[in-house]
Amino acid sequence: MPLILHLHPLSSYCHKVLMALYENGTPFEPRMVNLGDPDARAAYLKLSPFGKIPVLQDESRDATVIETSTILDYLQQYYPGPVTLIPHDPDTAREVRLWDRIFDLYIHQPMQRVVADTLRPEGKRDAQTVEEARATLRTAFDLVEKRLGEMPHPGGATFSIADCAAASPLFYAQAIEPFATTHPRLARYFEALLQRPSYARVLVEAKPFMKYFPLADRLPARFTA
Ligand SMILES: N[C@@H](CCC(=O)N[C@@H](CS)C(=O)NCC(=O)O)C(=O)O
Repeated sequence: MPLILHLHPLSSYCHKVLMALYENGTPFEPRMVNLGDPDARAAYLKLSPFGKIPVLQDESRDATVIETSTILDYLQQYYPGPVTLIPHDPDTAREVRLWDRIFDLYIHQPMQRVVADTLRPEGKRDAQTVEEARATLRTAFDLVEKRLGEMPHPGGATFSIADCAAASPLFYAQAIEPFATTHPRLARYFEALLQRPSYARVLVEAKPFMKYFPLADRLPARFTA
């Protein structure tokens, strides 16, 4: 199998790529990375200079692709399937890429910042960073809520990389800044993402590991128990 995805089943950025692969039925070999093991980490840093997961390796083209948005771009170019992840029309493509960025930078990253803070020892936590991250989440939720009043997907009319970018950070953000009652369109959109077979599969595969998510007790039990 030419495609290898280096991943961890709990990793929200890995979920973004898995969702795209499952949407298009793209065959690949998942390879679990253990960044906590010093030897495995040292080997992995040769593939991924910042030590981030996921990484896509394409043996048939001798290519190593880092950064999820670039990985999805790569999949669209070399492994297209029934779902067009990035529209061919340049203006529509730019919109989709913008919303991919919004989900990564203003929902995914602040969500990660809050989770990372919970892993710090007492005395090393940073309440101000956490409050700023939560405020960014609320601003982003407002923006997506407004956008969803104008179109069915934040990226535009149809499913795209923006939806792949949205699902997992929204999933984990439920444990940090719940939006079910404050942002009804966002909540309905998130429910629709949960219903997609691609994302449902991601969550089924992640379930045995969910107990290791530090805020697992704040997630709906059907995804964790
Ligand atoms: N901008 C990167 C972010 C990837 C990322 O943050 N991955 C997390 C897992 S969800 C990670 O590797 N964390 C380990 C670390 O930072 O040491 C991308 O889009 O690929």
